[in-house]
Amino acid sequence: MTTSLPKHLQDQEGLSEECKNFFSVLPKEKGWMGSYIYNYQGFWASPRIIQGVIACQQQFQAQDSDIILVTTPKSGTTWLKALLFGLVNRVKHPIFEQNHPLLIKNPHDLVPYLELTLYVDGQVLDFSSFTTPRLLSTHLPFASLPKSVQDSKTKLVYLCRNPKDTFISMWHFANNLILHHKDTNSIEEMFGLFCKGVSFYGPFWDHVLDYWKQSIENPNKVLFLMYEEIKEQPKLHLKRLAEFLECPFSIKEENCGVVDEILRMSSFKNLSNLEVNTTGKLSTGEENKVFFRRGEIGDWKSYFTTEMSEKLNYIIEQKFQGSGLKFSYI
Ligand code: PPS
Repeated sequence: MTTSLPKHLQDQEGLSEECKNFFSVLPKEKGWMGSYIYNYQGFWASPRIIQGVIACQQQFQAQDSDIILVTTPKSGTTWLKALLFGLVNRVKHPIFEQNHPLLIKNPHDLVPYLELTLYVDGQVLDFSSFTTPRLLSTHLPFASLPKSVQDSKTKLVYLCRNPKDTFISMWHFANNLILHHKDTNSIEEMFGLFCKGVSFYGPFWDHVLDYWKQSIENPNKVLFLMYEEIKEQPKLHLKRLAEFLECPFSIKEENCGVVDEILRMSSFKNLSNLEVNTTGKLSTGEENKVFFRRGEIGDWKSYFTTEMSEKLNYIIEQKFQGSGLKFSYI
């Protein structure tokens, strides 16, 4: 049933007996992709992802110069990967160059996930092809980051999105992946799981709140960004990102249109129409096109009932009160 899902989202197929025993004692829930997800270190994920997490926690050695993008799934990771790549590599790959990597590769291939790509399936990793600074990404909650990330001067760029649009995006994504061999997930069932905190790397609120607190306590290490804010003021936030990463734009670059071009190149319109993103696939199996759906704020309004909206508003109010964090467009 689950064999055509990307490997890291499959249930226990192909795992050793030892691994199966390990998972047998973890809390589990059925949902999203039609297979079980497990609670490990307080967050929910598939067995293969958890294996990747453990390998990454044991082996990954962060460098002070590393830049790690951390996101809640479906919060605009693909977009921010493109922006980061264009920004950080603008000397090596001038943004106006004809065969810029962003034109021929999907952003997920340019900024790979630690636990989903680099440490998945017990790979022995060779980071020698990476240039400095290494651009990496993860969906891991703060407490589960490899220790070397927390102990080093590695910079963390965190991105989240309002929970209503995040949920709708995740629901579409899950349905898209299981579409070919199973009925789609009902929105009510998936919404119930989301509200219980059972979503990929969820509970959503714990993920967001932990990074929010870290960004306040340690603003030189963690930059907290929101999808909606970048949509509203892209130039301002790209410049903020450049300053946080200590590679601010010069006046000459601004005057030459470098900031605007990085934004244009990374835009939904540009990326979603590139050949690589309409026909290509990632090494983990997903078609590149599944990362581009609408790319808008407020799509939840087409799907939420009044009851759903009120229920999530209540949960958001309860979970975030006193934190100073406010979501817009909800
Ligand atoms: S994933 O699987 O976690 O990496 O997915 P992620 O990229 O975080 O989220 C996918 C949603 O982001 C939208 N998207 C974009 N928005 C704005 N600009 C750009 N360039 C862009 N690229 C992708 C994508 O359409 C998904 O949102 P929805 O609401 O489903 O359209």
